[in-house]
Amino acid sequence: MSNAAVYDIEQIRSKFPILSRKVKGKDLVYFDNAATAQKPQQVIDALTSYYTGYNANIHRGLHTLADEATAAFEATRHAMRAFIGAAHAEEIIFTKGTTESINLVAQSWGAAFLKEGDEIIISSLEHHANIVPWQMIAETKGAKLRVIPIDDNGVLDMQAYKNMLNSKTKMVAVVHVSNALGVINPVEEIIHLAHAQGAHVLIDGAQSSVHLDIDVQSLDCEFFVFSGHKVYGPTGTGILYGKKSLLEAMPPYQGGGEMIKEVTFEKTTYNELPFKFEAGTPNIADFIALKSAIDFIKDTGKDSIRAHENLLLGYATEKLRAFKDVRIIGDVFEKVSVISFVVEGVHPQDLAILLDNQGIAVRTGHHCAQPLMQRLCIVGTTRISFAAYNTIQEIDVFMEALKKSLNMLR
Ligand code: 7TS
Repeated sequence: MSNAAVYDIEQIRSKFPILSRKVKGKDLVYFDNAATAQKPQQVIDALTSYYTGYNANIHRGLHTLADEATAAFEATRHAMRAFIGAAHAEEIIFTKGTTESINLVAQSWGAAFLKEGDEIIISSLEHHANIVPWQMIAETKGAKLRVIPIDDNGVLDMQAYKNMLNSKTKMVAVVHVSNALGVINPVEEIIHLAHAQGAHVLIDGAQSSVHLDIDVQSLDCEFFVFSGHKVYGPTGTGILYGKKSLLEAMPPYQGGGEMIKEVTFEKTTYNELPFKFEAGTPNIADFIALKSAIDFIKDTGKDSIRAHENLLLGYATEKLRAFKDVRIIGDVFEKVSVISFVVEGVHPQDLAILLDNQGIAVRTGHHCAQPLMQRLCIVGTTRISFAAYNTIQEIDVFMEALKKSLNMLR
């Protein structure tokens, strides 16, 4: 709360070296934060100091460098535990990203607990990463995938969800915040209803973990997954939170070094959590640096960042509404700082190219949510998404560039 009073945007921006670069001769305006966030200097420094100071493989060496690397790597696990309010550090499994976390659960949990005729529920808002792994395991096991419908604004039809739940429902896997639209789903209610039917719940927090306070114990979901690169950390880092008892009951996802207790040619026994799910040498440097990203969020204050982003969201939404032919998709109250829009008669890709010529990075297309685009009867959208370091001035630059681009395209 101490950070809430002053939000020193210039000081925050100065921590991100990339923000001072030019693109096509113009100051960079980076509005593609939902794809990946930029990295503060402290994250870049943590990578460098690992490689220059204590590069070593972890958990197995009996030497100083190995001890230092292991301590720094495990410090990130503890920071992550606190970041999402998990009860135990061993409930934090390190993966490559959200995608690998979901595949791990679908394959491992699915192998152990799914049987023919069981049902898995997802929603119409899902990223492909929370569709395809479930389709794959459903096919293997003879289970059925069911999809919660939405209205034209991307709001879940909760009555349809209630009607869908039954004693065959074994897993409900839904996105917390839609990457394509920014809409926040009522996950507390979704989890509560699933549990009343005895189903497990996986929350895809790829877009929520950077914007919203996450407390997996009060959410009470079985699994919560997200990517380090969207919370100002390095790529190639992902988190799988799982309830301890469930993770213990699940078989390993991959075999190899690190995940074993003892190996003979006849039989292998597996290591304890979290190592059972972390076969092979992990992405040591990037996980060490991920802690610096969490420190950045903590020091800036998640509440302060959210308040700043909401200001940007409100300002940009209002400005966009003033454009006659622009239609915001997912223009609802419960959303994060992501705005997706379509412009009558303009292809999103043409618009993105013209914006890039003016130094502005936006995302266009289906945002890895093709079924959602089909449901909304659109080919794709133009998406702008804001982070801690974006400014009102950047939005003004964007609006001018948008006006100019649309004049050229029509
Ligand atoms: N789930 C959601 C909701 C996402 O937004 C993304 C990435 C993923 C899963 C997959 O995460 P990954 O880190 O494993 O790739 N979303 C986006 C996006 O919106 N634009 O680029 C990546």
